[in-house]
Amino acid sequence: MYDIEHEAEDHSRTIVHIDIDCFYAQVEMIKDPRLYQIPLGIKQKNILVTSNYVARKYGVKKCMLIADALKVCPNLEIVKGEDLYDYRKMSYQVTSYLQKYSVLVERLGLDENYVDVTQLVDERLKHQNPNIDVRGNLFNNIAETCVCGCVERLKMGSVIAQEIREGVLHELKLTTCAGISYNKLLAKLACSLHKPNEQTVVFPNHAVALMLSLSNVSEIPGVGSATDEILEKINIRTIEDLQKCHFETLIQALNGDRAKWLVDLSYGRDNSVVKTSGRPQSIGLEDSCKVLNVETEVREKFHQLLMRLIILVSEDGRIPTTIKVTIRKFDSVSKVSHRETKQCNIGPNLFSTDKITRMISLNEQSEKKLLSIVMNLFKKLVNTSRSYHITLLGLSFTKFKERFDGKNSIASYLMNDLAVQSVTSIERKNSISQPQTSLQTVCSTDGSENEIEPLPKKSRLGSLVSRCARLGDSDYSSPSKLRVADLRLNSRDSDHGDTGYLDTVASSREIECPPNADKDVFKELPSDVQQELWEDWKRNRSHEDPHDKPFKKAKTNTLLNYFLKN
Ligand code: DCP
Ligand code: MG
Ligand code: MG
Repeated sequence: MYDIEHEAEDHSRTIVHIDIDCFYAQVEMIKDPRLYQIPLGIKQKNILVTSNYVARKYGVKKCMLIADALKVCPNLEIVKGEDLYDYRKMSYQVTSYLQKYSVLVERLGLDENYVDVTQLVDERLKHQNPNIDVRGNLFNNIAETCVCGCVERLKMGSVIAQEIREGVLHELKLTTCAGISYNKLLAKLACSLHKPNEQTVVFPNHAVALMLSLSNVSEIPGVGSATDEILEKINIRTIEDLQKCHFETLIQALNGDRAKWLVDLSYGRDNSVVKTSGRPQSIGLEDSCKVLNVETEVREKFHQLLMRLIILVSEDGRIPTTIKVTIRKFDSVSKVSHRETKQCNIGPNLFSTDKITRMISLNEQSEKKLLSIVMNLFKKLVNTSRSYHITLLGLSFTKFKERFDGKNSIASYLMNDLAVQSVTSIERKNSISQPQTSLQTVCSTDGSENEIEPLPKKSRLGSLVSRCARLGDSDYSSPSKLRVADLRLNSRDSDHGDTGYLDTVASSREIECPPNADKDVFKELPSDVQQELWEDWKRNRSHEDPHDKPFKKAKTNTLLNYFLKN
C-alpha cells in the first residue's frame, strides 16, 4: 500500500471554491424577474441543462429530458439556453469580481472559480481578533484540533467567503455557494454540501470523513469516465477500496504519478495550486439555424454575429489579428452535416480605441471591410453560384495582441504577467495592507481558459521581478504600488521618492525611442525596457518596409510588438 503518512500535510493555504447557483437559470431570471417565482427550466435541444430551485422542488433535475420534466412539473416555464453569450459574459464578470480578493483566481467551467485567499487571511489575522466563529456550515459539526494555525485561518476564510458571496449578490445579483478548506479538492467538495446560497468549511481532521462520504470514486473531482472504467476493472469502486488498494496493481493500471495522485485524493490530500486563469485564445460566437441558402441572409447573419462579437472583444481589451469563419454544411445527398472553417489575418488598424472609454471599437468603414473579409472567407468555403444548405454560422477572433495603453496596456500586460508568475512570491515576503485595492485595474476582466502568455515576456519580467525582490524595497509592501507604479513605469509617476527600485533601475543615459513607438509612452518606461525596445527595433530595422507596416514587420513575441503604435 502507498504510504500516505510519508510527509507532513500542509494546511497553510486557504482556498475558497465558489459555484454559482443554477447558473443559466439565474441569468435568465435577472433578465426577466417574473421567472423568480415560477418553475423555470433552461433547455438545449431536448434536454434541460439546468432549472431554478423552484422547479427542483417539483423533482426537475439537471439533464432531464424536457418531456420527463414536464411530467413532474407541468407548469414548468422553459427558456432556450443555446446562446451562451449572456452566460459567458456573466461568468467573466464573476471572475473579474473575485480577482479583487486575490490574484490567484482559477476558472473551472463557466460557473466555478477557485480563489486562493491565503494572503488576505494572513493579513486579516495580523490585524483582527482571531477569535471569530465559522460563518456558514461546518462539515461534521465538530471543532478542529490542529495546532498549525489552520483553525483560525479557515475561520477567517469563511468570513472572507461570506463577504465575497455578499459582494457577488450585491454587484451581480447572483447567489452562490462556497466551500472553504486548505486545498482545492476539499474546497470543491465542501461547496456542494449545502445548496443553494450557503457555504461550508472543512477542517483537516475531517478530510478523510468527507472523502469517505462520497459514494463512488467517480465523484472525486478529476476522475472522469476513462479513469473510472480502469478502476472498475481492478475492482476499485469506493473511496475505501482506493485507500486500501494494492498500490502496485494501481500503478499497473494507471501510471505511477496518477496512481499516487489518486490515492492522495482518496485521503483528501491535494497539493495542486490555484492557477491564475489566462485569457481566452479565441473569442467567438456561433448561431445555428434551420436553413440558410441566400447570400443576403448569410451576410445579415454574419453582420449580427460580428456586432455582438465586437462587444465581446472590446470587453476583453486585446486586439485580434485573425478572424475565423465556421460553417456547418448539410449535404443533401449523403444527408450528413459537417463543419468547415477558414481564417485569415486582419490588420490591427481596423480597430480604434475610444479616447474616453478606452474601449476598442470599429468604425463604419472598418465594419464594412471586416464584413467583406468574412464574406470572402465564406465564399471560399461555399460555392454560392450553386445551391447550398447551411445550418450554422460562426465567427471568432484569435491571435490577440495587447494594446499599449488602457487597462490592457503594455503596463497592464506586464503587470498581469507579474501577477501570474511572481508578484505573489514577493507579496508573501512583505506585508500587504490592502491587497484588493489595485487588482481591479490590473487583472483582466476575463479569466478564462488556460491561455499562457508567450514565454519571451516571462524571462525579461522574471529578471525585473528578481531585481525587485533583491532590492527588498519597503515600498513593495503594497502590491498596488508594485504593479501600478513599478511598471507604469518611472519614478516620476510613483510615490517612491528618490530611493525606490525604479530610480535604481533607471539610468541617466537617454535611450533613443524607436520611430514606430509612441514617444510619450516610451519615456515612461524603465531604462532596461527602453533598451530592449530599441534593440528589438534595431534587429527588425533591416527588414523594414518603406510602407510602414510595423505589425507585420516585427517578430512575434518581441516586446516591440506590444509597444507599436496602434
Ligand atoms: N450545464 C450544461 N450542461 C450540463 C450541465 C450544466 O450546459 N450537462 C450548464 C448549465 C448550468 C451551468 O452549466 O447552469 C453550471 O453547471 P452546474 O453543474 O454548476 O449547475 P447549476 O449552476 O445550474 O446548478 P447548481 O445550483 O447545482 O450549481
Ligand atoms: Mg452551479
Ligand atoms: Mg458548477
